[in-house]
Amino acid sequence: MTKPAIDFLRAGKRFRIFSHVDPDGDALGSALGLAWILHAAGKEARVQLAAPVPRMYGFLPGQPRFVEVSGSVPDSGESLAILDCTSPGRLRDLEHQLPKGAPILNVDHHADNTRFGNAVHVDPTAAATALLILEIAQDGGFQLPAEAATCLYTGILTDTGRFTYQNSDARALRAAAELARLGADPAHIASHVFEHRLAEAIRLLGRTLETLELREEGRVACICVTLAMLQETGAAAEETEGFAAWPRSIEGVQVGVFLREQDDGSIKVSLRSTTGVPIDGVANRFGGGGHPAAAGARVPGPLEEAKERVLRAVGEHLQARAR
Ligand SMILES: [Mn+2]
Repeated sequence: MTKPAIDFLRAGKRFRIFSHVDPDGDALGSALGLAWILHAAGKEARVQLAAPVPRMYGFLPGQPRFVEVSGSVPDSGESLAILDCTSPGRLRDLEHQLPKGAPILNVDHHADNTRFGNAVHVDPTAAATALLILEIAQDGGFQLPAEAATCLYTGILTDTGRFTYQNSDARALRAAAELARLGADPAHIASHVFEHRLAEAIRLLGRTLETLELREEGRVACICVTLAMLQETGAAAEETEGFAAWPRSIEGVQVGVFLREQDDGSIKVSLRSTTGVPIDGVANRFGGGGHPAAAGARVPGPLEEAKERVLRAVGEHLQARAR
C-alpha cells in the first residue's frame, strides 16, 4: 500500500530527508533518489546527514545540491522523511533535534521497524528501501529523472550484495531493469561502488583477512579491524564497507562475523549468514538489529572480550537451531 506515502509526498511542499548513521548505499541512494523525485515534482528537498558522505558514495548525483551536513535541524515547517531506519533512534544525535510536531514519513524494509511517523510504508519483503521509493514514485505518477534512477539503483545494488543475497528476487531485478531503462548505468555505478578502492583499503583488507578465526567446526568465521590497523595502513574506517562479506564467503561457513574497533573504544559488530540461518535475533540480544541475513550491533570493548561474547552468542544460536 503506497497510498499513505504518496499522499504525504503530494501534500508537502518542503521536505527534509534523513537516513541512518554510518549510511550505506541504500540509506544514501534512497535519500538522494527521493530528493531528485521531489525536486522534479517542483518541491524543495534537503538531505540532512550528521557526517559527510563516505568517499565511495561521492559519485551519487545530488551532492552538494541537496546534502546538508549538520548536527542541528531547523524548525521551519518542513515535512520530514526518515528512510531505511528501524526507529528514529537510528538517527542517533539528530533524533533529539527533530522539530516537535513535524509530519514524518517512514519508509523502510526492516521487519522490526517500530512503525513510527504519520505516514508509514514498511515492507520487509522489499530488498531495499530504494526499491520502495521507486514503487511509491511509480504508483504516485511522479517523474523519475535519470539522477534519481542512479541513486535508487545504487541502493538496490548494495543491499542485495550486487544481486547475490537471498533478497535478490524478481521484484528487485525488475526494479533494477526499470531503473537502467530510466537512465541508471549499471557498469558505471558498479565501478564506483566496488572498483574505486584506495590502495590503503586493500592493504587493510589483507591485514584483516589474516585475523581470520574459525569456530563451531568451521560454521562460524570471524575477522577484526582494530584502530591500530587503521592507523598503520592509513585507511579510513569507512573503507571497511564490504569487509563483512568475506568470512561468510568461506565454504561451510553459516555465519560470518566482522568486528571493528571504533574511536570511542566500542565495537561495531556485523553479522552475515547463509540461507536459512536468520541472525538478526543475535544482533537483537546485543541491542542491535537488521535483516535475517545481515544484521549488526554495537557492543562495549575491549575487542577480545567483545569477540568472545559475540562468538559465544552465535555458537549458542547455531546449537539451539540444530536441536
Ligand atoms: Mn536498506
